[in-house]
Amino acid sequence: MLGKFFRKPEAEYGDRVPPGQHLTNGFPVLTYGDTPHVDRATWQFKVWGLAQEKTFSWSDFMNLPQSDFTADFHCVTTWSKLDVQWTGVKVTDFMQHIEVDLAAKYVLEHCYGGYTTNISIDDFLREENFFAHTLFGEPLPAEHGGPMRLVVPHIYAWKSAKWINGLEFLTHEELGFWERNGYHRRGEPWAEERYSDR
Ligand SMILES: Nc1nc2c(c(=O)[nH]1)N[C@H]1C(S)=C(S)[C@@H](COP(=O)(O)O)O[C@H]1N2
Ligand SMILES: [Mo]
Repeated sequence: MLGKFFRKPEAEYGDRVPPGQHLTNGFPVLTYGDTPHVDRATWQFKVWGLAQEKTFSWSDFMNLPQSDFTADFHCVTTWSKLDVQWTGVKVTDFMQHIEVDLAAKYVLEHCYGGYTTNISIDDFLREENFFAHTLFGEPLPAEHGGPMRLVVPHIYAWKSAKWINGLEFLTHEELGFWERNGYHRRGEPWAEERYSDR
């Protein structure tokens, strides 16, 4: 019986912690460069490329179906946080409101501040992906990507773009910021796709 209480969290949640990762209770902030401060009144979100160009305001986004999410979060620098609670808009619900050409095979995520990250259309359209504006019941803090970020739970968190403001749909893969600087083009944590060998 006692053994239960002395078990390391890694052992208890082992089947949810990818290889080479350790659990953290806090929620570290990982940002390259400065934190953009964007208010909801001026926030805009655009789609372009192989999508019919469209711009969403904050209220347009709030009028989309809203959902709650619980998701694990894995940073390539080896920390993982389990059961993060968010509220926002499912990617698959959002997609009902734009027109995308079937030739689109890749997406480049764009952000306030200039950060970009690439993802394949198959990884992007997964049921469990979402845009988040609320974290543990509070408005998403700026340092965690507020007013709005993307969350892609099944891929290392550098693809979970903070301060997201656009999606560019492409036929070909165009690398984002970290992917051009040595990170893996896909980044699947269970396969430890951390860095590129090119
Ligand atoms: N715009 C932008 N998005 C970003 C980053 C960034 O530097 N800029 N860092 C990425 C990385 S490496 C991680 S691990 C997560 C960290 O999210 P957090 O700061 O909320 O923990 O955001 C990702 N999204
Ligand atoms: Mo990260």
